[in-house]
Amino acid sequence: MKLIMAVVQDQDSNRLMNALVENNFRATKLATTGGFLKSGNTTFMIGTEDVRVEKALEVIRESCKSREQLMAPVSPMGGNADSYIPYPVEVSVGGATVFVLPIEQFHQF
Ligand code: 2BA
Ligand code: 2BA
Repeated sequence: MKLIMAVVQDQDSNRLMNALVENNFRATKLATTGGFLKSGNTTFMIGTEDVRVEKALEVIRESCKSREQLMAPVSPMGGNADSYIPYPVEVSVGGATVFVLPIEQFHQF
């Protein structure tokens, strides 16, 4: 069994959850925060059999789009001068960042 952890944009999370359920995957959705943009994103935990990993990746690929997002200017107040950015910067955020991990044990009590 594998655990797929997929970090996706909030805008894609409903579409992805529906597509996973339609394709008979079980998933848990977590509200997370990206370290760089410091704004919300969504992380899916999907536990599935090894043979279904490719299908899960296909569902994720088809449900999530990459987009440009504006990074808000960072205020100098309270921060250090190194991270001070005085103007908005456009950042390309990927459709999904996906990790596939081995599951040592799976229990449901
Ligand atoms: P939910 O996805 O909201 O599922 C709640 C309950 O609905 C499940 O309980 C199961 O009894 C039933 N269920 C879910 N998907 C189903 C399906 N495709 N067909 C028939 N019945 C289905 P649990 O199995 O005890 O799971 C409780 C919660 O644990 C799930 O909430 C989900 O958040 C998480 N979970 C379970 N298996 C998971 C997995 N393989 N990967 C990630 N999260 C899992
Ligand atoms: P954030 O950390 O908010 O990053 C959003 C986007 O900003 C990234 O998109 C990337 O294009 C850019 N970015 C991030 N760090 C950067 C840096 N040090 N310099 C320049 N640009 C940078 P994605 O790479 O598609 O990542 C989207 C989200 O996926 C990330 O949100 C983070 O929450 C997660 N993520 C990406 N790589 C990860 C990793 N290796 N480990 C854990 N989470 C990761």
